[in-house]
Formats: sequence, C-alpha cells, structure tokens
Amino acid sequence: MIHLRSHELQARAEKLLPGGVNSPVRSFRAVGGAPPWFAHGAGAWLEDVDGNRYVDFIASWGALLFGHAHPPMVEAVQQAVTRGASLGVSTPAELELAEAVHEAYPACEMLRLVNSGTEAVMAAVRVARGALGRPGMIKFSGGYHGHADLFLSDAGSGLATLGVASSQGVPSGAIADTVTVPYNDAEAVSAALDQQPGRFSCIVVEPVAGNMGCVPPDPGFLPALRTLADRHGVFLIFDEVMTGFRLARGGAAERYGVRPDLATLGKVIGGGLPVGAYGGRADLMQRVAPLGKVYQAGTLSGNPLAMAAGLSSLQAIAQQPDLYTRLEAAGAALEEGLNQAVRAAGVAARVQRVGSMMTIFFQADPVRSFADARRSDTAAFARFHAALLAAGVLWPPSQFEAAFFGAAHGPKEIEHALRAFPAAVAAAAVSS
Ligand code: KE4
Repeated sequence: MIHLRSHELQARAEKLLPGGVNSPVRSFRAVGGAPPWFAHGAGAWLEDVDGNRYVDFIASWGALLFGHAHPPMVEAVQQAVTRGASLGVSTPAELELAEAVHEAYPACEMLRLVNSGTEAVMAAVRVARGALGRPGMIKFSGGYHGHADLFLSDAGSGLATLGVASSQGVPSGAIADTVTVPYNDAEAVSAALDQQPGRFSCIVVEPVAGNMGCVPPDPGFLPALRTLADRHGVFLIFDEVMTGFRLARGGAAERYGVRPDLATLGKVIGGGLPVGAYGGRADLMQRVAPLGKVYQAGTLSGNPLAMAAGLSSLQAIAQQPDLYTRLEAAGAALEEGLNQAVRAAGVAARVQRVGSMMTIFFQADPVRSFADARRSDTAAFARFHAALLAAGVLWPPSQFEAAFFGAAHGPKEIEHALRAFPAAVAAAAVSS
C-alpha cells in the first residue's frame, strides 16, 4: 500500500497539531507507524487519501453502530441543518433524543444531554458529590472516563497507550479525592469504603472495560458493586459511553441486570456527531441547575444536528429487533477466526469479547485487570496491527483499545477480516 499523501498530510499536521492529531490515540504512536489519513467512509469501509480501502474496526471508537455515512443519518442531518445548526434555545429534537434514551435505559429517570463523554462523566460525578457533600470517588485502574482532571490517575485508553500513569498539568489536589483500585476487585472497593467511611460519594466503573482493551466484569463483580454502594450509601455510576446501546439497547445495565444510580452515555447516541449524556435517579438529577444547585452547562448541548444524527441511530436500533443477535453472530465468527489464527501460529494471545467489542491481547493468560493487560506484548500487537493494515483491515492502533463492529459489517466485511487474520497473527509471532 502507498501512503504518500498520508505522509505529506501527517508532516504538515505535525507543524500545527500536537503529534499531528486531534486525539492522541489517532497518532498510531502506540503501534509505531505513521497514521494513514482518510478521505471518506461508507458503511464498514474507509478509504484513505491514497485510495487504499479498509474494513474499519475502529468505528469512530464505538460511536458508529450502523457504519459510516449511514443513509438515514445523512438524510436526517441534511434536513436538520437547513433549519439551523444551533438555535441556542430548546428544540423538539433534543427532547425526542432524551425520550428515546430514557425509554431504552430506564435507570435514566431524568437526564441531561452534553457534547462529549468527558463532560457527561464529569457532570455525573459532580451530581454525586453535590448530593452527598463527599469528595471521594472510587475508579478502576485502566478505566477511562474522559480527560477531566479528576479521572487522570492510572487511566486507560490513550493514557494507557502512552504509558502515562497520570497526565502532567493535573494538580495533585485534582486527584486527591480519586481512589483507584484494580478492576474486577470488589474486595478492594470494600476495603476503601470500610477504611474511609464518609469520604466517598461514588464508584465510577466501565461495566465492561474497553479502555484497557476489552475486559469483561467477572461474574458477580457488578452486583457486588451494587451491594457495596447500597451498604455504604454511595452512588454507583456506570460509565456507558462506550457500552451504551452497543452491548444491548439498555447497555450493560440491561445485559448484566444491574441498575446504576447514575449513568453516562455517548458515542452511539450521537451517531457520529458530538453527544454525551448523564442521567439517573430523578431525586439526584433534580439537583442539576437550573432546578438545583449542581451547575453544568453547554453552548451546543442538544444541538439539532447532533440530535438528528443520534436519533437516526436509536431509531435504527428500534427498527432492527434482531440487531444484537446479528452482532453476536458476527462477533462469534470474528472471535473464532482470531482464535484459529492464534492456534495455527502458536502465538501467546487471548481474544476477549463482549458483543460487538473485542480485543486480542498478546499474552496467553486471562486479562481481568489493567495489571494483567499491561503484561501483553505490545510489540507483537504492533506487528499484528501493521499486517492487518497492509491487508486492508483497520484495527484500533493500540493494545489498550477495543475493536468495534456493527450492522454494516456484513458477510463480505467479516470474510475480508477472517482472510487477513492468519497472516497478521503469524506476523505478531515473528519478533524482528
Ligand atoms: P469523549 O470525551 O472522548 O467523548 O468520551 C470520553 C470517554 C468516557 N468514557 C468512556 C468509557 C470512554 O470510552 C470515553 C472515550 N473513549 C475513547 C476510546 N477509548 C475515545 C477515543 C479518543 O480518546 O480518541
């Protein structure tokens, strides 16, 4: 594959944008290569500026459940923009999206729409802190909840990729009340709550971790968090920015049958445009301004274009009752294809998947925590990633990210990936 134009763009971009990117993980630094630049997407396919085509397993980091340029989304946004991009006042579309979220995710008795996942989780924690007047927050090592100061300790996603335990520029005071414990370790949560009674307002968890790679909750982990939250009078916050509407229409809360006190959403509910949401128990959300004294605001929150895009996704979900069954079948085929390639290559690797999010970790042992994930052979992952890219398969450029697929990944796209897996896994095995 030729990437001349991509290289030109990357060189130009690096003069102006830090790392040449507007979000670190897109730099491909975690896999060592210069990132291709892309011209357009259609369905499950992306085409780069040099004309190379790829089946896309980034899917805008999970935002696209129906692929690129999903026709109903395009139509809805084109219609909406003719009525004004942002009216700055209330419009019916923002109520319709909120109603669609509420209907699918009953734990969101009330909710507020914002512009990103970061904003959503920041605000949800502020609601919890405001309600109890306690600053403490418990999160999990390798969990990523956006780039707000309070979360940037031992975080996942791009921070894991960059090997940054916590970001520069975050004053110690900002994370002084953030206690980080290992994922899947309910005992550690219990100990923190027992040792510091009255300090904590919330437990924030990715109910299926995606930002250290895909790490499912151990059976009983989420119910244990629910029990601990109730016993200690703290709020359980499910960060479903990635899992919401992806793992089930009602997200992980529905899939695992655990109801959070507060939840955050994003990605899929924006259909590719910037949207986040936080919501939960009505008694808590009634504390949010202008009703209550927990302040949160946003110029473009609920803007008509993002609402139109998000609604098109949620309507498509509602119109496809067999969607999650189909995604499960596609996921099983991809998982089996990767496992066959791993067995054939005799490489130490482990595939972990929940629904339409998955990761191949280049280590043989189960990955239950960030400490486990960090034992993966990231150089092998980089070789795997490069070989897939050369074969026209775009996999997330980091061992510590999840791959995503959706309704647009039909038999042709799945077959294309299955054909590329054996050589890519074999390439991982060959250390230079
Ligand atoms: P945003 O602020 O990036 O919209 O959402 C932050 C966020 C919050 N919570 C969870 C569970 C998330 O996965 C995210 C963002 N996910 C990453 C992907 N690992 C975004 C990709 C990027 O940073 O470029």
